[in-house]
Formats: sequence, C-alpha cells, structure tokens
Amino acid sequence: MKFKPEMLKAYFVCGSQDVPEGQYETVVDTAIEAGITAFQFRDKGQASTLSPIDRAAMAMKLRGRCAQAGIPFIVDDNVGLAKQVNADGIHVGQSDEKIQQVVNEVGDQMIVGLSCSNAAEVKAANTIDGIDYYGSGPIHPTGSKADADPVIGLDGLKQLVGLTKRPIVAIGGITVGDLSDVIKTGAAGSAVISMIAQSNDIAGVVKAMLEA
Ligand code: TZP
Ligand code: MG
Repeated sequence: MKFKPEMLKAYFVCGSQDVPEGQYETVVDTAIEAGITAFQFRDKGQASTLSPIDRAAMAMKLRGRCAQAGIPFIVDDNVGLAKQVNADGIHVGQSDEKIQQVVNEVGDQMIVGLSCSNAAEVKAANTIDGIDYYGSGPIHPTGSKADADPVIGLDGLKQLVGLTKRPIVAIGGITVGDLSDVIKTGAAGSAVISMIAQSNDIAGVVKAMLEA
C-alpha cells in the first residue's frame, strides 16, 4: 500500500494491554468501522494478554479487517511479525531495530514510520531515505507507555514540524480538545491509544479526529 499523509489523520494504536481482557478485537473493529485512517498493532509488554501464537493469529485477523476497510495495517517494532502477516507498514522507535536496517529490509514493500521526539532525531531521520513519516511526542504525559520520552507539548511539536522533511503524526496523551491544535501546528494528524481504547463513544471520538 502506497503511503499518503492523509493516513495519519486518525491513527489508532492499540494492543491487548490497552483494553479490558477479551475486548481487543471488538475495540479495533469498532474503531475501523468508525473510520480510523490507519491502525498500528502494538501488542507488547507485561500487560499483554496474548501469547506469541495468539498474537500472530490476532495480527493476521486484524490485518484482514484493515485490508477490507482499505486502511494500512502497521506493526509496531517487530519486523518479523510484520513480514509474517504481510503488513502494510512497520513503525519503529529510536531504540528498536535500527531504522536503516528496517528500511533496507522492508522499505521497498512497506510503509516505514519512525518515532522522533526531539530536533536531533528529526534532523538525523531527514538524512535517511525511505522513511515515510515520523511519530512525535509525547505531547502530554501518557499512561500508555512506561518508557515514554519527556513531554514536548504543542510548542515542541510545532518546532519539529518546522524541521521535518516528512509528515508528522503527533502522539501521547492526546484528547479531543487537542485535535485542532495539533493540526494547527502543521502536523498531519494524531495517533492515540486511550482516547479511543478507553472511550464509551468510539464513533464520536474518531469523527472528531477526522473533522479536526
Ligand atoms: N509513544 C509515545 S506516547 C505513546 C506511544 C506509543 C502512548 C500513547 O498513548 P495515549 O494513551 O494516546 O497517551
Ligand atoms: Mg517502539
């Protein structure tokens, strides 16, 4: 699937650890139905409720749902899994499998996203061919990532947008009230876990993302 910046407008990131046990598939289905523009499979950590075998099976299933909906299925941090399920994309952090290695291995067949949380990381990433977008944050404190980088705020985001060669999706502690401010910085959209995963009105929050 060819990357388009519009895919970053309403980007849902989620793993089994982010929802009540047994609810993962339903939450993702509901978000897809509501119109998310990209999905990132990020099932990891102590709180994941899936075994490695169940994780691969779930990835395969959700990969199919995304294909039906015509949205990219992007795997966080795990090139092996991404290849196994023929994912549309791979997203890596600065400390995950080295970005140049990822670009070399799957860059011609997959969308490649890289987390960049400060000016030095954006400048370095700008020099590497084959990256499609950057994920930048955390904008606010987040309860969804234990080892999150320092908060950058909307001002920090704006600074990174000023330096980037590629579309940026904002991430970290984003709520409905932030969505239009994020777009005003020049970012392409917002990536969220809890705003969708913990919502009683998934259709409503996704609509707000699409309309921001
Ligand atoms: N990377 C930076 S912050 C974050 C990730 C994966 C977590 C975002 O989750 P939430 O619940 O939207 O703050
Ligand atoms: Mg990572």
